[in-house]
Amino acid sequence: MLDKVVIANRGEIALRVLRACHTLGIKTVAVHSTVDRNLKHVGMADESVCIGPGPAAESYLNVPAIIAAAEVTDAQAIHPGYGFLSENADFAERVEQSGFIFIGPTASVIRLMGDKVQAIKAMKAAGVPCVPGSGGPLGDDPAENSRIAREIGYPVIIKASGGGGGRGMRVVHTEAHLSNAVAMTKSEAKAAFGNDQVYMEKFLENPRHVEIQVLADGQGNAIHLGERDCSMQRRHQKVVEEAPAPGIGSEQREAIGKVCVEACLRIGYRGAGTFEFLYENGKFYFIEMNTRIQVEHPVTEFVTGVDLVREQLLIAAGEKLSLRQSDIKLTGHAIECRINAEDPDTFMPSPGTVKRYLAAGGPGVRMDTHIYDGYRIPPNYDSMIGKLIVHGRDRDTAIARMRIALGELVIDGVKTNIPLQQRIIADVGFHGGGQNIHYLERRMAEQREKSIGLRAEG
Ligand code: MV4
Repeated sequence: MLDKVVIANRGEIALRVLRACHTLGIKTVAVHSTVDRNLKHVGMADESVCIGPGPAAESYLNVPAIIAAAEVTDAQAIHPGYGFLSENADFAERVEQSGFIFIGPTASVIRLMGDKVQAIKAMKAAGVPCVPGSGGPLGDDPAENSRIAREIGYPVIIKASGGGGGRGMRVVHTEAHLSNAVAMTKSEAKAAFGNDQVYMEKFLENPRHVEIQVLADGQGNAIHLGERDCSMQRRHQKVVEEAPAPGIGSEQREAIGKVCVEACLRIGYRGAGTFEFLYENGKFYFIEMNTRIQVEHPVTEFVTGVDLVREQLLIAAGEKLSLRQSDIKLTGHAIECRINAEDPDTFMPSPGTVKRYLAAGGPGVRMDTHIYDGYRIPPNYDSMIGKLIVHGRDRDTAIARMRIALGELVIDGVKTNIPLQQRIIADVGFHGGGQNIHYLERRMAEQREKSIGLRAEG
């Protein structure tokens, strides 16, 4: 087993990783910026190392400082959490070259999935259903691109190969706009990702975002842990996630899960991973693979009973998966509400001191957060300060528990999105389940018009 792990992250996920390490008897090293000395997990870690000033570029993205922290503390492995360096293939490579274990897939698999054109090619070859598309990078010949678009059928979407998560995309509705859209997406991609490669897909107008969680040991064993529905989002930021996805039957789950497992084995995947799909008219279309532990992993933990971060650590230690597919049984329904320190109306970040924190509790209620009374939220990082996750025997029970839990939760001193989450959980459309990726923004626009009194009658 691993003896000591460096946690190369902050906030709730750093605390989550620390707890998993301590459960396995693994010692922890917290690395933190100067503004993060007050983080909850820093005080709980066996050791801590300050790796730089507040700006992430000089601390949580400071590769030499993080590797030096592993060296001076004599750790064996580095857990990157999510965000920051978690999907940086060069980081994974330098970690391994320095003699440490990167807790995640190999650098070459991270690199493959970071290049969306290559990722889609690999997935298609492995039998994963993909969105109808160019099947490769677009060239500079407008006539050839027009031909591809006509064959796919408008509307189409141009995406940057180096993008992902909603960055570097453009929807094209007619041939007249195609060549300009390709040129614009290319030049933006070049500036943003240093890679001007773009590709084309059929634009799906009203899909849901449904993703499959996998675990693989890199030794020929892989399993899936069902799906999550992450369609409730605003500007590519997920707001509410749930498992299982409403309306997906066990047959379809097993079928798409099996395809993902086969793909993992084919590409030599190791660790926890997520296959992102668009789901429309009852069919799955692969768009991207995430090679990290994700923010929303707790909903999968609730319905499967599997500690995903513990599994990541065991896999990194070289153990074979002890779980088989037949061990994975889904029980009940789980919902996660992301809690952000932000203005519930303007969505502006709201850093400051938490004057009072009262946790929600009760059966099937979990709060993953690093905040505490008096904690000062720095302005330097993401505004997510915690996640409230509930589990119940069915979706209605989970919704009821979430409603009560959101009502119990008190975070004074900073503005939070708790009021927004309460409106979502009370929303009749949400109660119906299975809304698409546009639902939340459309619903919020409706509300806004109503409150300003601009809504025309009749
Ligand atoms: C799409 C799409 C429709 N058709 N691709 C946005 C994030 C990135 N991961 C992929 N995204 C999309 N790709 C095709 N072919 C619509 C989106 C999309 C979206 C996807 C998932 C969750 C929220 C979204 C919000 C807007 C657009």
